[in-house]
Amino acid sequence: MFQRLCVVSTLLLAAGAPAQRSAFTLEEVMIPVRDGVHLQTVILTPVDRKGPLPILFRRTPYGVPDHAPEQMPASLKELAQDGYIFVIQNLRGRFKSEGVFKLTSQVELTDSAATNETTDAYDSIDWLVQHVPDNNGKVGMYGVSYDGLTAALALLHPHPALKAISEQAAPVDQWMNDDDHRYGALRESYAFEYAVLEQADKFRNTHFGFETYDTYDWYLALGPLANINARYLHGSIPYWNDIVAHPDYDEFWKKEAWIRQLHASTVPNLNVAGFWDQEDPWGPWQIFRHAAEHDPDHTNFIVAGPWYHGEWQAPRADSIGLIALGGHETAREFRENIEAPFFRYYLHGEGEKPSWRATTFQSGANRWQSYAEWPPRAAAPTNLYLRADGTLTFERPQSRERRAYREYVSDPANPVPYRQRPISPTYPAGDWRTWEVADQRFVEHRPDVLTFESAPLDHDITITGELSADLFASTSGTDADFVVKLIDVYPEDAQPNAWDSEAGPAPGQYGRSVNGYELPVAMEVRRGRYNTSYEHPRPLVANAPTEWKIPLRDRDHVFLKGHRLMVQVQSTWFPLIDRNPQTFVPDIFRATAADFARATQRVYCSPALPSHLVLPVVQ
Ligand code: PG9
Repeated sequence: MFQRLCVVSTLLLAAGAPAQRSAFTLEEVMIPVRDGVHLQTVILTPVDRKGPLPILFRRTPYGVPDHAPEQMPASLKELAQDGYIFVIQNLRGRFKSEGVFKLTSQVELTDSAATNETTDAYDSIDWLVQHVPDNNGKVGMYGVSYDGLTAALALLHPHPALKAISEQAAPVDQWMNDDDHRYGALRESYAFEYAVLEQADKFRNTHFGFETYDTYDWYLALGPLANINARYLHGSIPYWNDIVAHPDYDEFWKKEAWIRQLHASTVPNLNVAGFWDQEDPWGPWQIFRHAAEHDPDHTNFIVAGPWYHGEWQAPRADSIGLIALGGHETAREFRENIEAPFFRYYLHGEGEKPSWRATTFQSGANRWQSYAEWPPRAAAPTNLYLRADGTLTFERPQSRERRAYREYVSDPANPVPYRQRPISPTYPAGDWRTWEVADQRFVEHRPDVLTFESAPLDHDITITGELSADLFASTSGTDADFVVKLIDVYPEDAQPNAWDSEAGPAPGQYGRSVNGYELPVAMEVRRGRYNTSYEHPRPLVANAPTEWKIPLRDRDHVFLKGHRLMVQVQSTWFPLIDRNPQTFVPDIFRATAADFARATQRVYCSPALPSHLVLPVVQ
């Protein structure tokens, strides 16, 4: 049995305007799944449908609409033109959906009695194709982030009616390189605030109540991570307890890493990634690569663009921060030219299958590029060396250079902020969404940030593919973090200064220019305790140079002639990443204030220890 509630929305657009009917009717149902749990589900059917339509299905922990949209959301406009029945479902344990919400993606497929997001999607699709009037028997799934994750999890055991999915910014392994950790370094502010958001109250998305305006101050005053439960949560948030109980890459996280079970393209999938995604930049590339292991029909695609988390659903996306994208409205262009045709082909049987494997919006050059393979063969790994005099060159350091390293003191009591203070809470999204494109001049002159800069480029340099950093570094402590940022430095005269004109600068215009802008192109952290093993952390040997391999993910960017390359290196990135005590402790979640110590960090630039980045330079 299921409950049905049908609402035909008739809505006024504005006072005095003629009454306007929504383009959809809304029906709410409770869909039963295999263990008897019912899932709250909303069905939006186009009022003007002329015949059977495919279903586009989205599964979310964030709540379903309670009325049909008054106006077509920008994110659906292009899809809706082709005609779909949109179905949105709350995950088990969220809002009116029964059961328990887990906030982990552990999928046990060998146990036929187990339920998880894969089986809930399967059972729901089974119900939908049988019960939704006038559906054409074809279902697509799509969604961003958590909603993308639930779409992607359907790949592990897809219902036969599931004909296409578009996972967008789906995480795949929360310990490795998604929302909550980066190679084991805890994303402190995000992991804590997100766990509270989703697990403090079943019926709401909860925002933690910070006592200070600047959360940098709050996290610093908090001290060791153990104080989160001791002072605030008192063990009430299950996912936070899981994070605390599993500091290393153990069986818990390996099971959570659902991607380890994916080795084939099971359903046509359009993966979508943002190059400046502040939450899940990595997962889509992993899904793309795992599905490519067996893809005989070529149904596995990836699109990546100049976007923060989910920005491809925005009306336009015509800039990254202050930097314009050459007149392109990248979000609209993606939806119109890629997303809608993808679903049109697989669900309506119209149009053509994409002829490419990867399509990107290449920043710098500001153009769409399509690739028959990723990374393209024309991209050759090229070393960019950090030099002891603070420069960056493509030539390896020579033996005659006298100083072999640069050093700084990293102090956990005064960590480098990851973005300009004051730092607002993560949600509701303030500056959080755009911090990855922030001008890095705000930290350039801190004594605990090393800056390396090239001469102005005499030709364009295009990097397409996976980047990494290979640092040779030491610490006077026994554990340490190193953060590496690759930055595109705009020329001082990239655009005319307003005060060069007779009229002078307009009020408030200062700081709105890209002149000298330091645009991060890639950034990542690595935690020394995990340099040799993710499962078994080990202390570093004080003052001994060690190799730090820091993956910097996939990119497609052109450093234009006249720009400079810059690399920054630092050891704190707060409160994005929790502070490393810099003294090895078996478990950082149990560290006490006394464990945190200053340390001298050295980055080596000698012929024998040549710290460098590896860039996929297109020849
Ligand atoms: N980044 C969010 C998230 C996804 C999956 C797990 C945890 C967090 C989100 O935006 O939904």
